Amino acid sequence: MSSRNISQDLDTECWVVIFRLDLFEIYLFFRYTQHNAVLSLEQRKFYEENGFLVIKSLVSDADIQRFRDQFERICRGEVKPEQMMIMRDVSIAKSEYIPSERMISKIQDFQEDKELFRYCTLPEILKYVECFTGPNIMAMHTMLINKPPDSGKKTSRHPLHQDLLYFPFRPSNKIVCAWTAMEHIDRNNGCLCVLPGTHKGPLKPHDYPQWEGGVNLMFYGIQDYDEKTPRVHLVMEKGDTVFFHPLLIHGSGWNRTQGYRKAISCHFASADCHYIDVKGTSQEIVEREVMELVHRLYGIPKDTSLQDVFRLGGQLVKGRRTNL
Ligand SMILES: O=C(O)CCC(=O)C(=O)O
Repeated sequence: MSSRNISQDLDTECWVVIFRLDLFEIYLFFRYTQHNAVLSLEQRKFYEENGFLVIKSLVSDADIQRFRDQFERICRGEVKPEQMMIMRDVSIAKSEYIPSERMISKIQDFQEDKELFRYCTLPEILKYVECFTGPNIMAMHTMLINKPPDSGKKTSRHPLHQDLLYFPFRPSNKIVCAWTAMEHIDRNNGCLCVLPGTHKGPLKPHDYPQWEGGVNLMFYGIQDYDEKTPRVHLVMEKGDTVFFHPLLIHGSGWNRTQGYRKAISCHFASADCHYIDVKGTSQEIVEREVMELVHRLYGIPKDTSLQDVFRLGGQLVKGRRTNL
């Protein structure tokens, strides 16, 4: 990471909480969570230490069914919200492409789709998001991931990475991802794998991994993580939601089943965050690639910045749009 990235991420707030037990005062130092009545002390301590927190059964079956139905409508080509990006797995040749659930590995930026965007406004999600971002909340990046059965080339894997690589705003501690399992997810169908505690480190250099079967667009991976850092595989049930820090190193395994593994997610940020210029930093590769892509898809001029893309797509979901 360049020194520029570091200095741009230093202005994070730290919280000191005081508990009085008879004659004693206990001081706890919280850097990654906000003081409110939602998280228990145990939950706060867990996120501070590990950089993620799983909340069981947070999203209802009825809501998940609605997201699933809408995804299927999009796959059949019945609805095509503006700005939404539809991705296919690298193992599917362009010539084979026909609109169906089997062809789509991910949709991104569904902020114009009222039905899917409901996910980002669910009170049960925002209640937790506020514990990390504070009260002014922007939904900055959305995805519905439909991990396909692996063709045998292991292209359905998502390499270990840090999401902050993609974001031109700071401070990182006021950004959080909510990722909800839309069905039972375990190692068989490619669950999330996290490296606890890595949110405390810097943004690391990323590049495309050298995988024999090819790599999906934008699937950058970390080149130099410590192989000995323990990994945790998050086995989740439908509706379970993990909240995690944008510097947490994570990825997901290949899908060994015949089913399409689904999850819906949103990256939220405090509206009080500020944009940074990623030129001259390790994030410049992403800016270049995103600008090429949006130029090709939507004719947006290539000299537009990554900031502009987020300024345009970001949506206020709670409080006031103070800055972003
Ligand atoms: O859902 C997955 O397989 C991983 C998604 C992920 O880590 C990402 O898109 O950043």
